[in-house]
Amino acid sequence: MNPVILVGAGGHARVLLDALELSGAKVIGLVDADASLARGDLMGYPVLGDDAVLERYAPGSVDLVNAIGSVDSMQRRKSVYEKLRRAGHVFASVVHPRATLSRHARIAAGVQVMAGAVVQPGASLGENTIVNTGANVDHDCRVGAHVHIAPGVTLSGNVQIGDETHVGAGATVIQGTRIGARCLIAAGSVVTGGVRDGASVKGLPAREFSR
Ligand code: JB3
Repeated sequence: MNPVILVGAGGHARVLLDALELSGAKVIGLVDADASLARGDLMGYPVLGDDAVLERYAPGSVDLVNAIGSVDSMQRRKSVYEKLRRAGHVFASVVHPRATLSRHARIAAGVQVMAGAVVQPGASLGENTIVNTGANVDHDCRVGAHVHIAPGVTLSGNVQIGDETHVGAGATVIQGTRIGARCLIAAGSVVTGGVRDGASVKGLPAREFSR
């Protein structure tokens, strides 16, 4: 891994910094859109300024880490990722040393697997996807790009999750279920049937609701 710059200096950046430190990565600092954070620090790492600072670093000379999380929409995390990819930058994957990631699982660029998470054999994770603290992605699950599997989620075997979907904290998805793209699965839901693209569901069993 090249020296690293984190994009975003908020809550998600904190857990990423912890994982990067434990992995022995060299962290240069962070960039954040909020100018009031510039020239300050986060956990002792300098906030260098906003995204314009990245123009000083030749693509490939540093690795970026997308530290913009989500609580429902994945739009901001996705658009920042794609903007900087188009500029030629490379996003590193971050796997916390105390995550369990099967060598028979496939992860794409920019994937983040946090402390206590488990990713089982045959599972695949698309680019820029987060498997957050203590979440479980069981065997043969297919998770798309720009997805957030929030803390404590359980995906049973053979679950499919479409791009840009947010699966809320503590939700459970039973085996073989297909969840579409750009969906919101509310925290604590139990999903026992398919969810169509763009839908929001909540409850036990999960039912559609309008946002
Ligand atoms: O629930 C958990 C465990 N974590 C949540 C995470 C997944 O999502 C966390 O509690 C928060 O709800 C959220 O974390 P995040 O995205 O770090 O939220 P926040 O603390 O609001 O920090 C976002 C930071 O990104 C802010 O400082 C913004 O100024 C910054 N930001 C927004 N857009 C940006 C941009 N920074 C850069 N460099 N570029 C942008 O375009």
